[in-house]
Amino acid sequence: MKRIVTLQDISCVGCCSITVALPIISAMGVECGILPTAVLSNHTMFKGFTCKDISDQIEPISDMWKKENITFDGVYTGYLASKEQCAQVVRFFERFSNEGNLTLVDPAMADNGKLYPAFGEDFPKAMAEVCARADVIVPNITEAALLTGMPYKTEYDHEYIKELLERLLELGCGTAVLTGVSYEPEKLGVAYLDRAGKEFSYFTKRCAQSYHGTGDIYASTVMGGLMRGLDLGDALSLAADYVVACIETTAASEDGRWYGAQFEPVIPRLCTMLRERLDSRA
Ligand code: PXL
Repeated sequence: MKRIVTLQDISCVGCCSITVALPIISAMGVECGILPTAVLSNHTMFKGFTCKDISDQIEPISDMWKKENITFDGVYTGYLASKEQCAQVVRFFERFSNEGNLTLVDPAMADNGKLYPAFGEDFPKAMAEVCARADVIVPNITEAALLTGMPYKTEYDHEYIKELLERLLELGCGTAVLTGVSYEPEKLGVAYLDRAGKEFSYFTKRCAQSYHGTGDIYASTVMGGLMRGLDLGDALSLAADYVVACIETTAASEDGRWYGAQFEPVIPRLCTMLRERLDSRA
């Protein structure tokens, strides 16, 4: 069984970051170690939140893992609490990533044209340094624009997406994946470009609703899929299909959980979809 570690916050309530990564990656048959970077009462899209930065634990925990000869098949980062923490994550990559493992960075910092409330304008530059060291990055279009300095557009063509992907590769990552790409009103999807020039895209139907935390569900599923041996295209399409199923389930539910998608009831379906992709590959 593969073992990964994910570095992101614990939002105690909110269905995002570690509370999403741990159940999804575990359900996909991959051991999920965690390195919590901050503890929040809830995510930052609530009216208020508490946040205790625990950056001071990253170094001692890493030191102990080195002493215990603990290694990881994958390192996956999500929401990071500060610029300083981005620098610490770069250092973590230097110590724990190597030729034989995979680093996935979700630069979770912005959506719908805006940085999340906890970040200053200088945060994207620090996140770009984290992206530079990743094998795969999975920004949305807002994050990609902030990382590259390109304008954020809501109406665009293939050329804009290609240029964003090329500029993301210039940061230094191995493969750039863009999420939330749409060329027709009814469809939404992802596109990637790698250093060998390989291009890929996958579209699902566009759901009328959107929920917080679906980016975290997406990235966690991609990481799980890659660790189970799916190729990147299959991992991306699996994650897209799962997110659509989570959104549909949430929309159909009457319990009024507004702050995050209901990914839990759809976990059995995720396992079935993973199995189907693994079998069709064999
Ligand atoms: O879903 C990304 C995320 C993760 N963690 C925290 C957040 C957010 C998005 O707002 O606030 C604390």
